[in-house]
Amino acid sequence: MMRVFVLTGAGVSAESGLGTFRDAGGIWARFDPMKLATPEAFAADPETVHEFYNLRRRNLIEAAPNAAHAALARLAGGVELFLCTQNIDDLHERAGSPQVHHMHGELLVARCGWCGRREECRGDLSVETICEGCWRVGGMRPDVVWFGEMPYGLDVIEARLAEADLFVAVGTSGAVYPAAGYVAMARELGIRTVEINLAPSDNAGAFDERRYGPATTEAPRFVAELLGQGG
Ligand code: BV8
Repeated sequence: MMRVFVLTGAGVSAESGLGTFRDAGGIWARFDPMKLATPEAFAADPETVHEFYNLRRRNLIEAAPNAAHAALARLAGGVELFLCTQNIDDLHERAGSPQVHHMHGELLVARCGWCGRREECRGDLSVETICEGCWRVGGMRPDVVWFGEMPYGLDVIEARLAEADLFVAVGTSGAVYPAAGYVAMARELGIRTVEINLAPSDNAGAFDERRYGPATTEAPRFVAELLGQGG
């Protein structure tokens, strides 16, 4: 069975109404990532960081998966798929993807900075939130990987990449590392690489094949071809 490694980014959730980061009007156009998505920012101003993630969590709960998420869920049924996402939303899972590796964490999970306990989180967090593990207050944070923090499961990611026959990036600008470095790693390993995006990413030149258009159009078309169901 073909072994496929798919890396997704904010572009795969854009048509579900979840803002991307770097596009015009994107999240980082309205909020400064260095003031909101770093451990230093959380230490300096936890209220504002909580407000930012509480807003994104409420938006996520209102959102629904789209045809791109659905196509990638179908793909899992026809190939040996490793789905690695930079997204902190749960739209891949809600579309039926059996395995999703969240390398930058999950918005619907909270983690205690004191004891490390993780728990599902669908409501707002604040500096008054008490950890139900260590019963201390003010340590609960969204279980997301901030800039300067180590992404999750890098060893698993690199092991699955090393055994892949095909590397596909969907809806990512290739601006954030280590994720942005995986296409180069795949090329070095002689793995075929495909980019599916609205526009050329920062490392478009590193891809063997490039397909540009909305993820809800291009991902289903690509998956149908891969599953031999014609374009
Ligand atoms: C780390 C969670 C130490 C929080 C995020 C090497 C060189 C330079 C810098 C670095 C480097 N190595 C590390 C760094 C520093 C830093 C980094 O990369 N900085 C950048 C800004 C230069 N990286 C880190 O800090 C990482 N940690 O390095 O730890 C380490 C690690 C390994 C080994 C040793 C030490 C941690 C980075 C994770 C930060 N957390 N998210 C949150 O979400 O709030 S990153 C966040 O931004 C996302 O998770 C995602 O990763 C990134 C956004 O990128 P995309 O998802 O691609 O989104 P973007 O908006 O940029 O692009 C969307 C694309 O979709 C566009 O191309 C657009 O055309 C397309 N599109 C839009 N609409 C559609 C579409 N495509 C199809 N259809 C559509 N409809």
